[in-house]
Amino acid sequence: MWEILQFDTIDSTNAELKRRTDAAHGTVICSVQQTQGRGRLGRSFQSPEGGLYLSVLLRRTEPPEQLLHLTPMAAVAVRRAIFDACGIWTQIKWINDLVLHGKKVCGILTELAGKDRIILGIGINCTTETFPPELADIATSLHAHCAVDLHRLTSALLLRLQELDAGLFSRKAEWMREYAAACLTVGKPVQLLRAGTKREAFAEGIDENGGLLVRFDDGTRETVTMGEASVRGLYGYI
Ligand code: BT5
Repeated sequence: MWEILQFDTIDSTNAELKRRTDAAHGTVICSVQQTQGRGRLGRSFQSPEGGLYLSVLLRRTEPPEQLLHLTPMAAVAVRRAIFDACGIWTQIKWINDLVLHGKKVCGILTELAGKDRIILGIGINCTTETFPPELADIATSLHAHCAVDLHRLTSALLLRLQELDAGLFSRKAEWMREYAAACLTVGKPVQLLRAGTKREAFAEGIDENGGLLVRFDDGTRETVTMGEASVRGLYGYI
């Protein structure tokens, strides 16, 4: 059984887990709200009361290149948990956003801390009614689409994360097939934003590790594993 530590307020559940260098595999930090919720690449994640903010520590000895599928599998775990608890299916925007009716309902941040510590942070907008103006067009809550019981969702998520942990390699193919099928980025033109550069391409598919297979206008192809691809026309903010 995983150890679960519950906070009312905290800067960031990922940051707290990073500070606890002796934490055991499966330690979970959960908070009602976060004052400095973190997104990727230095961005922030708005975390008022009304969301589910949770990080779990996975101690893994495999080299990072063998764990590329962890974040995509986490997206599948969250989408399954949302279905278990709320009865609705979300879609996935490559690589780590869950989307409902074209808006972001969940973000996932995977961080490496030292050699064998992986911190998997998940933020789900559950009953949040209003978002700051800059997020109004891109963010949504589960509550806008279904009934949400936070405790039920938390339990469902923990079960699915344990399933992910146990099946990280043995069930990879099955979970990654679900990832590819739910990924709304596939079949669309995308803008690849990398190291301050932008390049247009067409997203053709997802490889077995969650890499995005893209085709450029000149016919060349590439698998994108780092950086960020945005779906044109879906979000105004990219
Ligand atoms: C993410 O980053 O979406 C990862 C978010 C991970 C949050 C969890 S909560 C528990 C754990 N502890 C933490 O401190 N973090 C993790 P990214 O793909 O970079 O998206 C960030 C962008 O999403 C921002 O720049 C905004 O545009 C948008 N955003 C911010 N807050 C949002 C929210 N509550 N709902 C939807 N979109 C949001």
